[in-house]
Formats: sequence, structure tokens, C-alpha cells
Amino acid sequence: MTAQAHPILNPQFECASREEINAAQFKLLQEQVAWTYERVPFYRERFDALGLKPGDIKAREDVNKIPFTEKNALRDTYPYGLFAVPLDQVVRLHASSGTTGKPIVVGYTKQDIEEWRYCIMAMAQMAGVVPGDRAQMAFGYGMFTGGFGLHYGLEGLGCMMIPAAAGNTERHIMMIEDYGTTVLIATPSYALHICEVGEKLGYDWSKSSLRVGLFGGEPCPPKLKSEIESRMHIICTDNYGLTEVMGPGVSGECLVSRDQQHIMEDRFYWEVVDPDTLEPLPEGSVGELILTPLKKQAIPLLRYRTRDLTRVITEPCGCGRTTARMDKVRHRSDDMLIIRGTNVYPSQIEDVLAGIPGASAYYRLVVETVDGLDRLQLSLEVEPQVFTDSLAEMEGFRRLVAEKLKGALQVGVTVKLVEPASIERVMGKTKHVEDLRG
Ligand code: DLL
Repeated sequence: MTAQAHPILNPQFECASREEINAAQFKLLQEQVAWTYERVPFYRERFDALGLKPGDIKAREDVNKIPFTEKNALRDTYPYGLFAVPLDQVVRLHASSGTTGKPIVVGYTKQDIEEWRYCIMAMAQMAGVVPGDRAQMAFGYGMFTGGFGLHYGLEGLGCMMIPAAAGNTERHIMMIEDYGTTVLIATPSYALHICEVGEKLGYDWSKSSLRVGLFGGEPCPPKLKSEIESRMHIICTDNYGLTEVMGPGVSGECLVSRDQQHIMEDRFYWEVVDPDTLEPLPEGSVGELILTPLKKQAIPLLRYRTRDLTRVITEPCGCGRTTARMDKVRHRSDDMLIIRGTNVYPSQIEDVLAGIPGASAYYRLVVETVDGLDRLQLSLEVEPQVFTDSLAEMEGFRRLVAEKLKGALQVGVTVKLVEPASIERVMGKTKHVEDLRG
């Protein structure tokens, strides 16, 4: 796929030299630091305590002097404590509930909404979405950033938006058929569910008008991606973002570099640090992604700790873009389970299951303490072609899965096989792990 085949929204920036990108980005960073210092007492107090002034940020190395922002800063100042503009300039609120405590609330000025639209337009073009595409929304329209954020960006690009929203899966399939939908917007797990329901209804995906999946909001492991692509006959693309710094539109997959996502470097300054020491890591190392939005008016955040683990490279891409690419986020530093001293990530389990024919992408992992010991219990949905009434065959398969997991994780896992389609499907983000330890 060439750059000509799919136009690039802003080639002056997206195809600029590394030096040009760095220079443009750093200038915006300096302006954003000054904006934030002048308007947000939280940041001014932190800078003053360190004797730091925005003017001290003269070169990239100086960025290390700026303290990180943690999610707690948003919780502790809930709802408006980090806002940098009077509330009458805020035209939209969104929130993210997270798993514990108060939600975090973010605001957008008119200009923030414009910038967001720009990021979504650029991201959608990377994925091969073009004006005139018919884009069907399967994210909810609500406090979650996915629905409205992607909606306005795609409309801005000239797509015909179909605001179906989350839920009512059969209606989604009917709309795809009746309205000639070409782009589906969802979490990848909900997309697979739409696919399965369609198959059960006898819908022939190979004849459907659907061409591109714009998926995001949760990790899309390779097996999930290949299942969706082969069963729905579409190109499955993955985009990344988080409420705190904007929502979707931070980075997106192009049609050449399919395992990575281009970061919108004209809107986000990125760093990768060691999640334990918080020291910067050399380019190409896996670490925690730190993001500073560069043009945020309503709620600017400096050096936000995403907790997402990835690797970023700045090598130019075959699609013609020169913007940095991050690896798909497979896990977060706070997803890591410590089981009897061994670190286990759910993504390791997904990789093992992906290598076992007959194991589906649907699983649940429960962690609990039994007699003082941590135990992992995996319920795994078996694909219909291996599901049989023969107890011996099922037991053989169960043992195989348990052995492969033990080999890869170095921790024993109790495996329970469950019938196809028995694990609950969700319309939003799938929660694979339940940690019942205190
Ligand atoms: O999930 C924003 C979004 C909506 C992105 C729709 C893409 C599409 P939050 O609810 O605040 O925002 O969750 C952000 O979800 O820190 C990641 O851990 C995870 N995440 C989001 N997109 C991806 C992705 C939205 N493509 C958190 N791959 C982030 C892996 C993702 N993880």
C-alpha cells in the first residue's frame, strides 16, 4: 500500500524529517508548559517548589526536570481542579470511571474539540478510511470518549456517520446490510461478537459492504485481529488513546506497519521510561509511555503516566509517514499479576492460547488465595470444531492447555474448558481478569 493509495491528511508534518518534527514538537511543548504553569495552581506550586520556571525548559533533556503527573492528581482534584480555563469556555465534559474510586473528569474548549477532530481525521486516513465511507458507531455515546470523539472526527473527514451506538447486536448487522456500512467502530472484542452473531443468523460477511474496522479502547491481540479479519473479511485496524490526554486519536495503525501505530506527534509529546525507576529509556526499549498533550487548553497535563507498556521507534514507515510508531499496547504496568513471586501478564496467556488450535480468544482468569497460596484459574472457551462429548478428548485438550501455560508462565494454572459462546460478551471493554485476593 503506498502513500498515494491513501492520502495523508497533513503531509507537511506527517512526512517531515525527524529534525523538523522534533523542532516543531518542542516549540509546542514549551508553549504548553507555559500555558499550564500560568493557569493551573497545581502545576505552578509543583514548579515553584522545585525552583523551576517554564523558561528553564530549553532543550529536550530539560523535560526530565518536569515532575510526572499521575492519575491520582485528577482524582484528588475532582472534578475541575486541573482545569486551565474558566468553565464557561468548556464546551464538553467526558469522564472515565476506571475500576476504583471517583471517576476522572476532563473538559474540552472549542479549540480542543477541533484538535481532537484533526487527530481522528488523521488516524482514520491512516486506516484507509476515506470521505464518503459509511461509518457505523458501535461505541456508546456518553461520558466515554470513544463515541463522540470518533463520531465528530469521522464526520469531519466527510464520512456518513451512522450513530447506532453500543448494543442491540442484531440491529447492527441489519444496519450494516441495509445502509451499506463500510467502516465499523467498536472495541475489537465487540466486533468479534457482532461477527459471531451475524454468522449464527446466516449473514455472509464475505458479501457484506464492510471494509475497515476502526477498533480500539482495549488491546487487540494478534489472534483476535486475525479472527476478525478472516471471518468478517475486513481490514482490522487498531487505534489507541486515553481519556486523560484526549480520548481516541493519540495513535493509529496505518496499512503498512500493521503491528504498530503512528503517534500524532504534532499533538502529543511522547517519552518511554522505566516504570520502576522512571528513568528515560533508549529508543526502541519497552517501557511505560508518558504523554504530554501539546495543544490542550482546558485540561493540560504534563508528563502523564499512562501505565501502558510499549516501545517507540522513529524510523520512517513504508506508508510515507515519518511520525514515530508505538508497538500495540498489550499490557499495562498495573495489569501485572504477581503469582507466588512470578510476574504474569494476561497477554502471555493470550499468546499461549493463540498457539493452540481449538482454543478460542475468549477466556476468564480468576486469581484467588486458597490456603494462603495464590491460585490461577482459567476458564477457556473451546472452538466449536474441537468441542465434543468425548470426556477423554476434552480432558486431553485441557491437559495440553494447562501444560503449555505452565511452560510459558512458570506458574501452574487450573484450566476449565467451557462451551463455545458461554463466556459473557460485552459491548465495551472486555475484562479478562478477576483478582479476588484482598
Ligand atoms: O479507551 C479511549 C479510546 C476509545 C481509544 C476508543 C480508542 C478507541 P479510556 O477509557 O480512558 O480511553 O481507556 C484508556 O485503554 O490507557 C489503554 O490501557 C487502553 N487502550 C485504549 N486503546 C487501546 C488500544 C479509551 N488500541 C486505556 N490497545 C489506555 C490497547 C488500549 N489498549
